Amino acid sequence: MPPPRFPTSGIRIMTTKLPALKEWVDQIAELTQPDSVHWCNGGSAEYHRLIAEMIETGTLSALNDNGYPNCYLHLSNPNDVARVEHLTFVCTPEQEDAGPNNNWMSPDEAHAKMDALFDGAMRGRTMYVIPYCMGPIDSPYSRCGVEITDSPYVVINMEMMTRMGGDALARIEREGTFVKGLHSTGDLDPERRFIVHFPEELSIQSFGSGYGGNALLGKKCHALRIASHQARTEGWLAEHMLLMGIESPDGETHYIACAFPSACGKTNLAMLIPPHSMPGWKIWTLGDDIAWLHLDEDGVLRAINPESGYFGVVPGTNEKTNKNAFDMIHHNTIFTNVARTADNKPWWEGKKIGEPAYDWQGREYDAANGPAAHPNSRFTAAATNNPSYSKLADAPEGVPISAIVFGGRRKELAPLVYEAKDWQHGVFVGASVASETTAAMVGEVGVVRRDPMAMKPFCGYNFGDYWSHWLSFPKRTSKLPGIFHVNWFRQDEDGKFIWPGFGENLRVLRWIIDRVEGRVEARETPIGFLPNAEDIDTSELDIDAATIRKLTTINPVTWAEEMDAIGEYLETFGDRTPQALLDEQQRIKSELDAVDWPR
Ligand code: OXD
Ligand code: MN
Repeated sequence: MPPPRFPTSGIRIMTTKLPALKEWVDQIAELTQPDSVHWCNGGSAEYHRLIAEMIETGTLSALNDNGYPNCYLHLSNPNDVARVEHLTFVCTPEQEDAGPNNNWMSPDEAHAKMDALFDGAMRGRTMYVIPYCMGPIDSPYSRCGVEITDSPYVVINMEMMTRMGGDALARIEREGTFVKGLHSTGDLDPERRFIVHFPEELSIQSFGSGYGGNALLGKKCHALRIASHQARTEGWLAEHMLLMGIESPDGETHYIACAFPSACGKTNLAMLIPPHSMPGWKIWTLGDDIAWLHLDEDGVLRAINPESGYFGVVPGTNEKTNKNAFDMIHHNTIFTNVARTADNKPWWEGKKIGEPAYDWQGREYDAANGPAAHPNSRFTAAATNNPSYSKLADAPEGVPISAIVFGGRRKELAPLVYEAKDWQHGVFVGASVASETTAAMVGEVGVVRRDPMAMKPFCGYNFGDYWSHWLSFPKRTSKLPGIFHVNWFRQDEDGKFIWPGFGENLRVLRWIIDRVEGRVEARETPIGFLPNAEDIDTSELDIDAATIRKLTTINPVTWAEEMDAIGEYLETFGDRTPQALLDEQQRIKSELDAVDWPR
């Protein structure tokens, strides 16, 4: 059975009528010297042929058809299991334009380095040319690209994650412009691994890694780093946000866009199953990772999801935490770096069914070797696999946004939810997001770092300019959505989470919607509007009044310290930091220092 697919015209493409594309492909073939060149048409025959070839070469293995039809497992090189932020560069002519938030290399140096790496790199391999469209194929908000890669694993993932093939190529030929992405797995030597971006040239080059965020170039490299640069020049926003619709029992649907750092539960929230105590509520998923936001002619902020699939974190997914995701990954799914049971089913920590026989490195499972599945093991599934998939994910005009929600993983400090006072304050809230690091990137896990708008690894230009761009929106419309901040991850002294999270988070989203609709009061504090404890519905929850109070109040002393830390952080962007954010910081700090604010 072929995987569910987006319609394509089904034409078999051998080449292109667009001279700029043909010349570029020829030039790359000349440089990389592949044995053959394959133009991908995105058809299901192509998908299945590549799967069969990869099974043959051992790059993939088929999982148990009984329970996991059309599911496959890929095990990466153990040195290549996460994004490599320290090897990711933004190459603008002036270093200042990349900003302190990016590693920088001059375009000339980067081109010389990458040309040397790509020289002859595809000898003995097939070079795949993947035309793709980020966003609904007929949306004015979508943008196209072409990825050249020598990895068939990348091709089958791009097939799920983007609208790729004939229709994308037709659009590229019509528009004449496209983002150029060049990728080779090289020899997977971490010393020869670089992911470089040339925003002015609308191009990306990635060498030496096969891992999702480093290799599926439509995702982080195009839809965030390059697109954020395009968005700034064209007046829109490319953000690391999930996109979901929340339908109340009376049929009213609100769409929200939420920015949380990697592996902080965006996929789970986007696919949430309403709790038992909220009958009649429905969730519609539009996207789990990236949103592109535009003002329409009426000044309404609308969003599309540029992707068409999910590349989600597997560990922790079970029937209780996320039944939609759990069901979704029981068919037509590519697993990367999970463990396997003796009967060849995928297994991961937190699955709650079965036990591992082989770990993510293919070794016989031994607890002494650590987790059976890699903590950053992933599933790739088409969005249409999702039981809560919203048909509006394909709507060319996108959906109107009622609220933007920022969040992070903070065991202390940040309350369950609060609302910014206005857009400017909301941009400050987004700019000061901090979160504990996760396994999604190489490096130490659990360290608090500033991750403005959850874009630290993904903003393709200087954060100072990015904040100014965000701050410019009220000049263009008076219809901007409310801005909120949430924290599902507060812990008690014993390290136990004090908020149940997962489906129960809908209780908090309901408060957010009630605020947007002006249906509920809140307490004004220097950091924003906090809920009255009784306005967070806790029916059927095992949570006491003291805990809810703790989740809905702030400690002015630790918040004053936080404001100092935010002030220091903002100053690291020098004169690119917008004065409006410094003003917000000062206002909040002095209000916190004043004795008589309401607690
Ligand atoms: C992702 C990430 O894979 O943010 O989405 O790392
Ligand atoms: Mn992400």
